[in-house]
Amino acid sequence: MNLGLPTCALAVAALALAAPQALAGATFDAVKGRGEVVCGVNTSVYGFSAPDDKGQWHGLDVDMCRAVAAAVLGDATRVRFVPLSAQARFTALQSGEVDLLARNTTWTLTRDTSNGLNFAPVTYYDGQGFMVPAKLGVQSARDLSGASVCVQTGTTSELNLADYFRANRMELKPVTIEKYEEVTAAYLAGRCDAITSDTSQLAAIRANEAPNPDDHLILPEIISKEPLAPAVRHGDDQWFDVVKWSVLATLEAEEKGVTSKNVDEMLKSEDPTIRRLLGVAPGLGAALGLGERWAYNIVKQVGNYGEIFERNVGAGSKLKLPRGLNAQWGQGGLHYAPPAR
Ligand SMILES: N[C@@H](CCC(=O)N[C@@H](CS)C(=O)NCC(=O)O)C(=O)O
Repeated sequence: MNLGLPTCALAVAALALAAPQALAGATFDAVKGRGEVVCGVNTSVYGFSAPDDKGQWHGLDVDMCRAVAAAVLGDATRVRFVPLSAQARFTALQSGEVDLLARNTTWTLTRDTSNGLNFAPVTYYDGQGFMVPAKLGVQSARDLSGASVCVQTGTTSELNLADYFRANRMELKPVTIEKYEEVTAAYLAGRCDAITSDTSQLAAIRANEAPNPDDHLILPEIISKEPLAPAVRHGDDQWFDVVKWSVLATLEAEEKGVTSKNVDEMLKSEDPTIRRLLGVAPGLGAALGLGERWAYNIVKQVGNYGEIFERNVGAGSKLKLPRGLNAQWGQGGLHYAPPAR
């Protein structure tokens, strides 16, 4: 509920004061010693991270946690998932409760600095939108003046919503709610005229939670940039490097046509880039402090970025999101892995 408090701003200020400085190498060493990556994920957003009825986690964020475990521990299953609300996520990372946050988190300046986080490369280029019941008859976000809009506390969505209405001189009635399920439930119960969030999540709500998806319309305006990226704490460069290059290995593998299906065959490739990536020509693993099969293990056990995308949010999922900005740079998208050499 909207208590009239700038909850997000207060939370950010408190976190900035509390940010501990981890010792260099501490997270990397702890993960290796424990034999498990503890990964903070969202509570349940279909396509990004959601448990199935057997308690198995699925999603693009979940697979990025698994990629890190495959790289560091040689086993993608060695992950403990910790579901975190939008409000709780940064404290959980800073306090050491999780090693890594892969929780549809937008890379912003203050999160990257005063909140004490480092962001790995973007795993999903998103943007904020609005969804309305089709029967409302609204075709554009500009028609939402005076509307009540459901939004989750502690998100960039909450901040962008206020900015957008102010910039366009529109009257806003925000309905801010802390728990994701309650935001969704409030919207689906008709307690607000519209819901706002990253558009991938609106698509997830429509495809997975709305009793009849066709009753809901995602409006055409994209009001923000939401580059979603995994994050680690400041203070452990080696861990940061490992998380960064685990994401990049999925991208590089896709660019070079290396998949979970053909990776064993690719061990015989003459392409120097593939030989280095898969550790046939050694060196990259050692540079990261990992075994030379780090990237082979990621691709074999989790897949390349394209495979991860398609099964979780693309053609192989209920969401059927187009690659769009999330295509490789050679295909008109924004994903571009620096040279693995
Ligand atoms: N990308 C935005 C929004 C992320 C976010 O938390 N979105 C909500 C709204 S749909 C969500 O995923 N909630 C799921 C949860 O709390 O588990 C951010 O980093 O602030």
